Amino acid sequence: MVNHWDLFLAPYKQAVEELKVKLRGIRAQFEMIEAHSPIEFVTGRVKPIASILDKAQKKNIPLDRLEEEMQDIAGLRIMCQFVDDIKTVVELLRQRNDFTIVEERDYITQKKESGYRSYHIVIRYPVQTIRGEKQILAEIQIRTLAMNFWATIEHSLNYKYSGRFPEDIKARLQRAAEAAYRLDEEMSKIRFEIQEAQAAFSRKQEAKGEG
Ligand code: 0O2
Repeated sequence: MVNHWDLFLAPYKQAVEELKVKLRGIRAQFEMIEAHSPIEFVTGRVKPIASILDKAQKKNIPLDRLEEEMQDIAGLRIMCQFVDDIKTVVELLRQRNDFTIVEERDYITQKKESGYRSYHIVIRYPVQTIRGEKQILAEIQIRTLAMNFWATIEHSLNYKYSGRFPEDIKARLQRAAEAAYRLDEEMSKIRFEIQEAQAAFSRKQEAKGEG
């Protein structure tokens, strides 16, 4: 028997699958014209039921208001090599007409207290169902590989310590966030050199038939 959650989450699952294909398509198009892709890779997930319930409780969201008030039941993540690529991706998303942008949160110029950095875009996405169109909210997080590394590690530690970090871990995470920031800065400074090397490498692979 199909349960209530399966029915509720079905359009979110469909949206995540469709958006993964669409966003990966952007990378494919840059590769096709042999230009640097501002997108390194894309992941997506539907928030697990336990996390939906946890967040609803924490944020006082009644379960019959999830559709309107929980913006990240469908979540997409776009990873970029360089900080400047994030701007390019945001511009590309603003130009699209297969969804509308509801909100943007810039945790890059305004990092979170935890040290978290990312650019969040909340979209309203139309899913085509057998009962007609259903509009759902989805959150796209755009970040560099360094920001993603930090956020992934911090997220696991957060889970382990239920958000109550021992002081030494908290201090280390802060230092790690600064190191990730500096790594992004350093990479930005040698961006053109890196891109040239990457382009030469893919030309070589293609010539060998491995591209
Ligand atoms: P999960 O497991 O990733 O789904 P709030 O939850 O109050 O911070 P809000 O309004 O939901 O904020 O929106 P926000 O902050 O734009 O997006 C929340 C999501 O951003 C989180 O989802 C994380 O994915 C990510 N995020 C925000 N702050 C942090 C942080 O300090 N560390 C890490 N690692 N990720 C963060 P969830 O629901 O928390 O979790």
